[in-house]
Amino acid sequence: MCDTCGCGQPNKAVTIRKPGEKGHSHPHHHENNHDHNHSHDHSHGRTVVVETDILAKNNLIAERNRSYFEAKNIFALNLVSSPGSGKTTILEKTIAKIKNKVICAVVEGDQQTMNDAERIDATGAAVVQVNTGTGCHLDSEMINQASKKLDLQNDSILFIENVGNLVCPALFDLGEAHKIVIISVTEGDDKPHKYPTMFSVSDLCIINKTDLLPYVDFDVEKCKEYARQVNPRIEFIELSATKGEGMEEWTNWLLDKVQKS
Ligand SMILES: Nc1nc2c(ncn2[C@@H]2O[C@H](COP(=O)(O)OP(=O)(O)O)[C@@H](O)[C@H]2O)c(=O)[nH]1
Ligand SMILES: [Mg+2]
Repeated sequence: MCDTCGCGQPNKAVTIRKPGEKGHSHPHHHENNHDHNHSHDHSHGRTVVVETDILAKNNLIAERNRSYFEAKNIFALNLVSSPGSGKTTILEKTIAKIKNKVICAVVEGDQQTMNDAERIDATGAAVVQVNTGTGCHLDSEMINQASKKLDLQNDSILFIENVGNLVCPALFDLGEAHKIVIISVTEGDDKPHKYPTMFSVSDLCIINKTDLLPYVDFDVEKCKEYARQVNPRIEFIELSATKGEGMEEWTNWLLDKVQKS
């Protein structure tokens, strides 16, 4: 976890709202806020203890979320990637394709703006936007609150679009069934080597923007090989969200998993 982005800070100003709803920030409390009272000892040992507290609390609430999702047969997916890889576009196209087969709801995560929630709202799916302020990832408490606001249906899919960041979201379990990492071909095929943690915690890797392959130096097989080196079990789907190639394979993957759950 990083010290500079707000990950480890208590009282982050987080806003959770539906499209059209007025925003008001509220403090997002983490327990064990030793940082407020201590004499600013930034020794390595202390940092480790605070991080452990934050992750332990996150894991506890993530397990509660997971039990809730399982009880209602909600298939929860955590979409993680760099900013701009195409997460929201994939969700827009996916919801349009499957909404007559399964109920979909979405939690959108970004530091600021309602832009993505408004894009999802236009598909007809229920959506809430979480604005994390300085925070660079969603945590399980935010998903807990967002889920209550969404009034999730039984036998549905919950897509969680995490804040664009290939580092910190890897550490935070949200209670999802799977993390899905999206990499677009403009990012470079070496990303699984540079950000191995994200690829090691993900079950599926979507390689998006394949329509741009003729114009960029991106070796799909090399990217897969690098990802398999950190996670031999990772699956792959190659996709062009804008052109539609690979969409069927992706929606079949989804619907197959939903039927089995
Ligand atoms: N060429 C191409 N562009 C895409 C594709 N998917 C998304 N984009 C574009 O990539 C940009 C970022 O997409 P967005 O869905 O907002 O990414 P997010 O930040 O991961 O949610 C937008 O301009 C999209 O139109 C794709 O498959 N091919
Ligand atoms: Mg987005």
